[in-house]
Amino acid sequence: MQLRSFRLSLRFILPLAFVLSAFAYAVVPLMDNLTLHWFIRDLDIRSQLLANTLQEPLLDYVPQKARKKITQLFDRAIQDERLYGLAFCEPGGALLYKTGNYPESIGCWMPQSSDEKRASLVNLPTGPVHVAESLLNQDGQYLGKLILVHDMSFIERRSADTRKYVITLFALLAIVISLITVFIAHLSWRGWMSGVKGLLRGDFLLRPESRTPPEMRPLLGDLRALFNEMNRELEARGDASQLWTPDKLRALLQGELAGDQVLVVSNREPYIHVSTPKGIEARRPASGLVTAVEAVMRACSGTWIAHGSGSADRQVVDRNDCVRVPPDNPSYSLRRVWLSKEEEQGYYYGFANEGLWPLCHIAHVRPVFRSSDWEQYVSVNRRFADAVIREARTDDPVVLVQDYHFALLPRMVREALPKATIITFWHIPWPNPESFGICPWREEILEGLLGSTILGFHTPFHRKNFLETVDRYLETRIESEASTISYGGELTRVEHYPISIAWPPEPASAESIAENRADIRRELALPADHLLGIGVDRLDYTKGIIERFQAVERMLELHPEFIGKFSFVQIAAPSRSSLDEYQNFEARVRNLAQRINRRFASGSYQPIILKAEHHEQEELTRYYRAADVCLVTSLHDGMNLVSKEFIAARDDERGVLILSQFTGAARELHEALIVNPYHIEQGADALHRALTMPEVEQRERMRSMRTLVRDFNVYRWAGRMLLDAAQLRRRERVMSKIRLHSRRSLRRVS
Ligand code: ADQ
Repeated sequence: MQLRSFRLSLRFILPLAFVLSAFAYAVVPLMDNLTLHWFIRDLDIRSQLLANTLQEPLLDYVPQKARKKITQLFDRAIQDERLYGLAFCEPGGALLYKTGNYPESIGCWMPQSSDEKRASLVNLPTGPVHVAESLLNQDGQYLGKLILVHDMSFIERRSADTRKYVITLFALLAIVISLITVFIAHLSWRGWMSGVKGLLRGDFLLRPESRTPPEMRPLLGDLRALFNEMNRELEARGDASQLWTPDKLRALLQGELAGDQVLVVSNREPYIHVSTPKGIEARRPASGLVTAVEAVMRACSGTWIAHGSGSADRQVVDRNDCVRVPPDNPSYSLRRVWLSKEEEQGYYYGFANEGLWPLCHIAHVRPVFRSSDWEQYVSVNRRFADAVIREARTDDPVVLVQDYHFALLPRMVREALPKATIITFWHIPWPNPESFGICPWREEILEGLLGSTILGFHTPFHRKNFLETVDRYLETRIESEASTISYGGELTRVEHYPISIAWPPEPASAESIAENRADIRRELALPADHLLGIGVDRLDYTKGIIERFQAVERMLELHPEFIGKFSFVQIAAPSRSSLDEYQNFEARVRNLAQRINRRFASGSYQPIILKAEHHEQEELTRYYRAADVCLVTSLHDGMNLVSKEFIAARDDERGVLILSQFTGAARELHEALIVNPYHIEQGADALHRALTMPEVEQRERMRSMRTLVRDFNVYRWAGRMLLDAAQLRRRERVMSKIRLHSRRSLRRVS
């Protein structure tokens, strides 16, 4: 560190030394001139004085022509080491008397005019001398003149001495300034370093800003943000280096949230019991939310509260409306909440799916908001909140609230169970403040969500949109760096937790890829080498199914060699079918598939095979494994789990994923062929590229994506949220102890 501060100081000292030497270089000649000028004046005065002193005896001796006395007088005077020589000239200009070393070349030196000053410098071969003359007059009679020659070599010596002093002075000055600079730089470097170190240690996160050194304050915000970001990255890397498994998640729950009860609330239930001719069957609904959260609940047990929507749901529950699931290996409780037709219509179809769903997705379908729907939404949120409160065995359960159906529930639960840890996850995108502003009950929705301890989104972008929306419509205190919102004395942490799927993938495939490929082609009556594309979605206008079909059509137009050789299988689970928008959408999908099929069909060949029905997960896995390419072309999607399911199913490391840039998944799966689904040619090109991609490239891309899905699996998603919750709970417990302690101390004092 000292070496670094020394180096830093050098950067200052070197220019300083340069400036000082340049200064000395300019100043020394000036000083020389000045001192010369002073010395000449000095010699002028000296000559005058000496002349005056000699004048009196000379006035006696000159008329007497007393040569001896004059010579003695001159010899005495010349004892002065600076006086070089003396001479006396008669008025006619002849040299009458002179000392021994008086220079012959000067002779009776005459100034050029009477006005000219009677002193000057004369250059002799031995060096310059100062020559001055003084006229000798007696009673108005001119007797001659005295010439005084002064040696000037001493001036040279003195100038050299002065120069030496000046340069030494500047050198000393430079050394002193440098030392002071090094010292100050060293001190401020240490101060700065200890400031930064303190910040990185987190001192400044605890300390009020007023106690932060002033030089650190402008950087405080940026460094804090950087610190948080680095912290999260390190945590993420630490997480990724260890595989998250159901066991690890269980251990985390027991260790970090010891004894705390886990309650999940969602609209969609993880198992729907339906009456069939074969008896009651339990089905897993087509839902990304269910896919993810079910894997977590298998690991954690607890209770899942959801809307009982199956035709046989009532028949299988106990008197508390509970049933143990999964049916083949019961590990948690499913508590069903019954809704009337009106409630379901207003809360689910109306407010949630005609209002909030199009509001949050940019798919150019206008949201519809009705007061009657809103009233049902409020009352159903209340009913589910009551169910949570009744299910809670302690006053501080961990409640996992799922999705846009329950924006009001977090605050309702918070009011009844202030110590509960409420983790709300918003599975769909969050729009920008302007778009969200369309909602007539925007403040109520935001206030409801801010009842959560933690509020999660898939991507940093949705999280940022939420913070900006709150900032726009509510009076809150937002700490953007810490990502917390303080509202009504409560703190909500807003974070992004990208959702994923279970790893190892469930269900594991019993068949080999080769068997899957052959079986599926046989079932579809296609030749063994037929190329196959796959799409798996709920029949929803946000999924880009129309655009996908158009891309298939365009690819066949541009590359007719694939006609008869390639088919695209679309598996589409009917969804929200009682809504007009969805019925119209389904009709458009069917019509388009028919039109394209008519255009390219020959014999039994169909380019688009539409299977508009629900499929079991095992069945979907078989299709994923049999396909050459999977198309995910959502117009807007919070994450999209189909893309991750396809990757997980491909243990042969083959197959190509085409992925819309408007999915949350595109932020993670960079090795997919990323497309803009609105650009039909781009989709067609990507499809052609996928069908002609060399196996080695497929393998490289797939291997990298599989590593990512394995490391960032759904257990990690839940684990990260639960860890953050555990941390907040610990902090809350310490804070409440401190509050209790300080209240007691205050009481004792008073
Ligand atoms: P969804 O909009 O439902 O999820 P997605 O993430 O793709 O979208 O999940 C769909 C799930 O349903 C998948 O598990 C898929 O296998 C299954 N599925 C689809 N079609 C099916 C069919 N025909 N038969 C059976 N199952 C089918 C919402 C958000 C997403 C987010 C998830 C999870 O819209 O952006 O990724 O929640 O947070």
